[in-house]
Amino acid sequence: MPSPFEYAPAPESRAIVDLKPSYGLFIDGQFVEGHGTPFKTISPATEEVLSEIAEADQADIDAAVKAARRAYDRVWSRMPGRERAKYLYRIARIIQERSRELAVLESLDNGKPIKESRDVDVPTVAAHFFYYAGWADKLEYAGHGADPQPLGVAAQVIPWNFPLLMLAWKIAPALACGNTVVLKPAETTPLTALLFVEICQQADLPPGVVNIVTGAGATGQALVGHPGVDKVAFTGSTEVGKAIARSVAGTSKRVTLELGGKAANIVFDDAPIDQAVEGIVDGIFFNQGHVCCAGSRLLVQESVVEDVLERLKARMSTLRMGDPLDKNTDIGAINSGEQLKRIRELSEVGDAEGAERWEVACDLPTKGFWFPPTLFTGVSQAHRIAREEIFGPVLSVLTFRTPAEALEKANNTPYGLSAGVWTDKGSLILKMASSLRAGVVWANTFNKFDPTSPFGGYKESGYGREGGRHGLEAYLRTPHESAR
Ligand code: TAP
Repeated sequence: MPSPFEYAPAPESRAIVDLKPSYGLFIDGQFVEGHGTPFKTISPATEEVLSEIAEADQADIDAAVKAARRAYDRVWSRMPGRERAKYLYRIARIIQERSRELAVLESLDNGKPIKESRDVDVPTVAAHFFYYAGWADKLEYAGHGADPQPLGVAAQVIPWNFPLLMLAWKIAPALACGNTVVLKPAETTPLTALLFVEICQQADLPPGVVNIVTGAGATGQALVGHPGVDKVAFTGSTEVGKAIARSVAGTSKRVTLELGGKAANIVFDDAPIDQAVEGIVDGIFFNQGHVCCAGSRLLVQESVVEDVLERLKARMSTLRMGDPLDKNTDIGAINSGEQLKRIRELSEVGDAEGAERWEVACDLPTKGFWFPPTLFTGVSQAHRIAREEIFGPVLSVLTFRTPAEALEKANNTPYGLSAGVWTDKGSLILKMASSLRAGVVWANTFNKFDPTSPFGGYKESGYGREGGRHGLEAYLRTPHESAR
């Protein structure tokens, strides 16, 4: 039934964003020209060209790593933690002051709804800087040795799904521990990283402490392979993560990898179904499903599957898809034509394997990259859509009869990043949480992020933790290493 109420358009103004026609690389505290071939970044919602971006080649990477090394040796590693903390607090406060500008730019470049960039991404980014600012002068109490020392220069490579948030997850702990960084944002979403450097300048961060090099995969490869780098921190696909692990094997570089996922979101028959439906929707349609920890495999107890599916379809039909800058939009654009192609291909595999597709009936915009919220029923463990990460708004629904079967199915995956459990029974939550092979298990909620909480994977979802006290370990020498 059509809704009796229609929403009027409520677009957020983009006037607050001062988009430059082109951007250079940020090395040693200033913008410089890159020596590679510049590329364009577009709005995935409209395909409008937003700006031209420099590409860093090997010589540019070398200059960035050398600048980071100088800043590390001369300034940052020598600075007392309480002084480093002041810079991080300053950055956090400026992020809050410029939050609207950051949110609009993120939605423009990434395609995510403004209500997510405004209410989730940017506040969590500021929270990360505040949180790690608090640790900078207390590192000896973090449980990583009595006199923890930084590693040196960190090479950081991030994906396009949470461009600014992934930057914060990487830069805040690295700087708090006394490291300097060279970070490469994803090719399709470089703009908020380039705005972040203005914030570093505004905070008077010493030159060379943060360097941003833009480009595609080859630039990332040159960065992680640079011999002057002490630490590699990567978030992205399992395939590229494996290649990076191979390339640094046999060197003294420390590595953390945050890779893909195929999380099980498990609904038991005693769960509050309406709440669970909200959690299922949030689990897979938040950020168009471009979420490494997305609840992309729904496991429902057989006795309630019809009820859950009926209410889920009704809820999905209310989701509003369209202009990412409209404050009423729930589902924005797919980040790139390439990602849209991958989502379409894997969905077609689902059809071919005999699963039944249901999608929200809606008119898709004619420009840009769009995919409607979709679910597949009749999915078995053997189906590719149950095993492979689609990284889009596509949910695979499976059923189970007993907790043991749910556990077996949930753990039957090469990944192990996250999971969700919906039930009224505390004992069942504890039993499931302790038996699920996943770095994060949410109980009666999903996709909740907090800087104080460690996040990371088991198995092919990677190794190392980001966030919380545990996240400091990735940027500190262990007592064993310091003794050498
Ligand atoms: P990738 O293709 O792996 O790209 C990630 C980053 O690595 C991008 O900046 C990319 O550059 C760069 N890159 C590509 N090839 C490289 C190479 N050979 N050496 C070094 N860097 C290289 O992943 P994606 O498509 O951007 O992101 C989606 C994936 O990230 C999903 O699998 C998702 O699960 C995962 N992800 C995981 C997490 C966590 S915390 N576990 C969080 C978010 C996303 P260009 O993009 O510029 O080419």
